[in-house]
Amino acid sequence: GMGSAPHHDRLGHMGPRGISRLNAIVLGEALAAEENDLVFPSHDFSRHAHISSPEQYQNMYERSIEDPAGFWSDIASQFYWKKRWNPEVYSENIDVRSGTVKIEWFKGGVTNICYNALDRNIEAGNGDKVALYWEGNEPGQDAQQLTYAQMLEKVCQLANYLKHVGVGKGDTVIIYLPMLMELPIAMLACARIGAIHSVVFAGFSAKSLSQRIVDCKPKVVISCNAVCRGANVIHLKEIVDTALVESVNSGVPVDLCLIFENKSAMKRESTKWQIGRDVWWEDVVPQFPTKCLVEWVDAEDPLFLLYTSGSTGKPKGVLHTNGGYMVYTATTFKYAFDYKPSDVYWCTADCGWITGHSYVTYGPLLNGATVLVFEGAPSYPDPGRCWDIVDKYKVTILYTAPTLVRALMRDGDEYVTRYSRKSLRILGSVGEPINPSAWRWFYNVVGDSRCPISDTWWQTETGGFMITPIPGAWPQKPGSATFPFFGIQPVIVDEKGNEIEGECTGYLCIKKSWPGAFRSLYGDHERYETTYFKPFAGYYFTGDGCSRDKDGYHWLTGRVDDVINVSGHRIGTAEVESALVSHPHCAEAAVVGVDHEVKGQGIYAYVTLVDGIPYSEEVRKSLILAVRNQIGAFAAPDKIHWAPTIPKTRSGKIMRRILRKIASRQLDELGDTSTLADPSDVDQLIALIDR
Ligand code: 6R9
Repeated sequence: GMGSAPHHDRLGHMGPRGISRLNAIVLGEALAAEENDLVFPSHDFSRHAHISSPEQYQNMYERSIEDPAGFWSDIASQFYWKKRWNPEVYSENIDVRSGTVKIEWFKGGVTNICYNALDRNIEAGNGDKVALYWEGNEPGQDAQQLTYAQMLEKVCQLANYLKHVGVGKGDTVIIYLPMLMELPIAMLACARIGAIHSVVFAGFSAKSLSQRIVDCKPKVVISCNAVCRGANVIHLKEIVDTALVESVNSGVPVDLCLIFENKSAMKRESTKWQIGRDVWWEDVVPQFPTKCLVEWVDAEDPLFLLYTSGSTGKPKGVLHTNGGYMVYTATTFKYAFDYKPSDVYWCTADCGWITGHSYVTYGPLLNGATVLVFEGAPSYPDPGRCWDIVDKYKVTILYTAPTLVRALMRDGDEYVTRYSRKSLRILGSVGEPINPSAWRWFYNVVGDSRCPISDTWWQTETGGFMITPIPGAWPQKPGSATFPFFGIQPVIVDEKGNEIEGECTGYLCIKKSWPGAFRSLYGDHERYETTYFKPFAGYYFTGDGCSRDKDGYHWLTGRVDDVINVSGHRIGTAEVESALVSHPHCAEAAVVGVDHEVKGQGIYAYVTLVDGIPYSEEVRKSLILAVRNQIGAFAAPDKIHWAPTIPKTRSGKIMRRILRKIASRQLDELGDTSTLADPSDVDQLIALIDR
């Protein structure tokens, strides 16, 4: 069996009232537990948790919905504000008629998120506590660590340098770094001086990097010469060089590149250098003072941009602001991971994604947590590396992605069980739905059936967790993200946008705003309004499908738009298509997602070649290379399916539904093909399946 048996004495936690759904679950006893596959936190875990019963959750949740201003003001008051926010606390104008959207939280409040993450924790007596542990790619490599006080000094030196070279409030800075300590340091240095950081995941290609540079016009690009990941050395500086040539050609020159010499990967002597533009971090930053006054900013001043994929080819610059994001990431971190000061926290995500922003850097550091940053690849040198790291640093909270869980599961239990893992007390999952069998393996094998799993559903746009277990509060169901976080009102709507109640499946939307919500798309507020608030008037549309079961648990079912999720990375089908058609031999391309055992989804591309070019292995390889060069290796198609013509409706729309069925080989479920311009196109495709 799995999990601990339900505790009858849990009833002792329950008051006479509370949410009926949740009560029904807890009161339902063993039989219902088996039926529903409920997994209860141990009594001991719940007793020590911040929130230890469904009723306690329910009381807080009700207050957060009935009195958002009061609820969030109380929490925000725990941070340092130079000036308190306006009395109305928040204002949300989601105007159905005009289609305009404006969201503000803590407007008028003046604060600084870097001050709250570092100075405030130091003043509270935690200056000597470890803020960051850093584990390099090689197991034997010298590990490093920084206390809160040391980290503040590093952040101040860089902040002073950035000010010295003319970066000020409201300027943008691109950070293109791997998982070195310098990455969170650079983010915080920008935040300290009111500059807007835009971190670009170091797996993105030169083309993608230059696209982002052209869009946000940074004063400085911060990068490093190279990094080792697993057995590979990646020459990031060369990618930056190429990107900067392209951005100059697009009329956006970058005058300054601050390059960190990552000595374990590459020496500076072998790094190509552009004198006048390139500066070694180590040559300049350490010369600056270790104290730097903060730039006080309004709660609604921008904190960062993070580009993400949507259903068109152009990435969207998701914009987050200071105050609400600070309050929201800190609070979600505390409750969803039941954070305690003694925890050692490890999130395997890269700071190039939102998870690394909210739950490597800001959320944990705002709580004064000790955070582990790992440079390498989780299966290098062997699939036991994660557990080696867990034991070495006595990690208590491990937050990772289903794709890694599935990969490690396939490698076998022995890699896990040879390590103790007894420090672990909470496991977390993010990025895509976690299938019940991976959930069980994570729970039973990795967590020895002791550690609750927080399966956190959220998005780049939401800033922080939206639907997530509160681990001590209620029983879990493997594969369900459970219930909404405080202040979040998820609704499931049908095609027409009508809310559906009870047990149902539909489109997931969110009613009202919350402090961590994104405020705009950089430079394109109208696209923000049309993409997210028009599809279902009055709601924020998530792009995800969702079911609610009879007990009110939420089950995310994946994207319903043209976004695919490969190993937790969000990729727009349109982006891959435009990369493919940029290849001179490609006439047309249509990309769909297909189930993949480890990656969740794989990328399946149908390609029509220009007349006269025969399909060959060589062409296939160069098409894949085109995608790697245009986007990055993580977006490379798993399969190229040669398509003499791509099936379309008479009005010229690609029939993706049919393409998905063929991709997943559900050939007897193609459905109605009579609306196609030429139904025989489908037969032709099927005939070419094994070509
Ligand atoms: C945080 C992050 C967002 C999309 C989202 C959804 C999927 C993320 C999930 C999940 C099911 C979870 N997603 N977490 N689906 N269960 N726990 O991943 O942000 O990169 O913007 O992706 O990821 O489809 O819409 P982002």
